[in-house]
Amino acid sequence: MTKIERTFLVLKPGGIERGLLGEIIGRFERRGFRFIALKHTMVSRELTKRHYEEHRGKDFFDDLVSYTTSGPVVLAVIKGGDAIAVAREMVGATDPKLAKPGTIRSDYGIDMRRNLIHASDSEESAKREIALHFPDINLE
Ligand code: FUP
Repeated sequence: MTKIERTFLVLKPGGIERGLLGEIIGRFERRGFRFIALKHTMVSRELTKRHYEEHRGKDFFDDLVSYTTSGPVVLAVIKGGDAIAVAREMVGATDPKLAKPGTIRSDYGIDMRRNLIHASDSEESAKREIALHFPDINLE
């Protein structure tokens, strides 16, 4: 059974600098998802560290935080059928060299450190991340 869900996306600085915002947003719209929140903003190092809490202490953590805060990002909440799993599938594997053709990470990237997009990996992460970045959205 399809479940109508919300998930959280971050379109990262590298993709925005390269002018890929429309391409990436368009893929989600054409797939049938609705953007119910959208914010073009800089995210502080502190908030980025909380967002990537699970990676604190790993060797790539500082680079990940520096990259994510190196320029504006677009934060989004999308809504639609099985949004969490479908968005992850559209985004593709973490390492773009291993991501399947047709996924965003494969089609537009090669460097894992300059990843283009984040999508929540579970219902729990989606709830936590939406609350972190869009505290005014009512999740009930
Ligand atoms: P994903 O859920 O696919 O975004 O992957 P992770 O949460 O594991 O990783 C978050 C980001 O950290 C990735 F987009 C890229 C970066 N990363 C690295 O730079 N090196 C690694 O070994 C793993 C992740």
